[in-house]
Amino acid sequence: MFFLNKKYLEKTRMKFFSKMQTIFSKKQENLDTLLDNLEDLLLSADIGTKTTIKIINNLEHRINKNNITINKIEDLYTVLKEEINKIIIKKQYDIIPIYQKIEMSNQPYVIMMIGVNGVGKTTTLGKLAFMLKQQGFQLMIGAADTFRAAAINQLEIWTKHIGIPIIKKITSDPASVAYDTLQSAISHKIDAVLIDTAGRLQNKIGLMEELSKINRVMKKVIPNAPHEIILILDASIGQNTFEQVKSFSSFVKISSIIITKLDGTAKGGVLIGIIDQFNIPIQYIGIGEKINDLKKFNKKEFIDFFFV
Ligand SMILES: Nc1nc2c(ncn2[C@@H]2O[C@H](COP(=O)(O)OP(=O)(O)OP(=O)(O)O)[C@@H](O)[C@H]2O)c(=O)[nH]1
Ligand SMILES: [Mg+2]
Repeated sequence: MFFLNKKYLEKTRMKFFSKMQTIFSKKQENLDTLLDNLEDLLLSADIGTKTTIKIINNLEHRINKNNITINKIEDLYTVLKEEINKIIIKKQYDIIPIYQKIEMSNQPYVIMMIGVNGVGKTTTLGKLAFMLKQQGFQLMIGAADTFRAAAINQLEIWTKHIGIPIIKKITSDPASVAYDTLQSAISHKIDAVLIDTAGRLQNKIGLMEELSKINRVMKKVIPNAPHEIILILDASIGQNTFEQVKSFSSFVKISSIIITKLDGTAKGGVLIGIIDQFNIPIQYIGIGEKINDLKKFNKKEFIDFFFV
């Protein structure tokens, strides 16, 4: 199983596990104390209050129903795994992989990356472009984070490395870059376009309005573009990511989520909360800064990794 071989989620797992082992191995006075400790553990793993309460309530229900006693706490461990599994299996529906959608599209398939500053939009765009290029697609990148020259440079380094054309200009109108990119993509018969966006503007409303504008302007070239809006979330931020999903959702329709920086954080439990609270599939996870540090999110592997 690749989660176990590659040790990138080890930090999240270790923190969760060592505490879990303490809870389940130490002699607990009664089930109530055990549930209290478990609740603290789930909260500290950044699963989120709502989802934690739901899990604990379901556990209580099953303790009563199945007559689980403090002497059989290993049964409770199995039940806990089942309850978290239920959340993930129920909510995380399967999605068509991007490469299939590109193949099915008879015009350039447009993907837009969004998220607050520093979460990993540009890096993830580079990783995704690398992956798609390896699958044989003709790609084009639109540098619609136009406010900082450094942002364009960063993207250029990636695109040069991968060998993909980039449309860029320093302007206060990022939507115009997106427009130019789509026009160029049509004339060059490009398979897929990746649009990078800014994460920081003067304020949150400014950022959201800019994204809505980019969205609208692209439709003038390709009416149903962007075909895919990917929200990038930084796992190390923990539960604040919930607010980010809510804010962006109120302005654009998010197609899927990529969670980055899972390699260096103990807050990986946030993934469970996001799956439970929003009906948006997690498509990939970012597990490092290198070009192939992007992995497809696999719900079964994730659960098996947390609960050996
Ligand atoms: N460890 C780790 N670092 C990552 C990952 N993804 C991105 N980073 C790092 O996070 C930092 C910010 O990444 P960017 O891609 O520039 O983030 P951004 O969202 O484009 O940022 P802005 O353009 O400023 O909004 C960089 O140092 C990346 O190398 C990841 O999966 N793991
Ligand atoms: Mg960026």
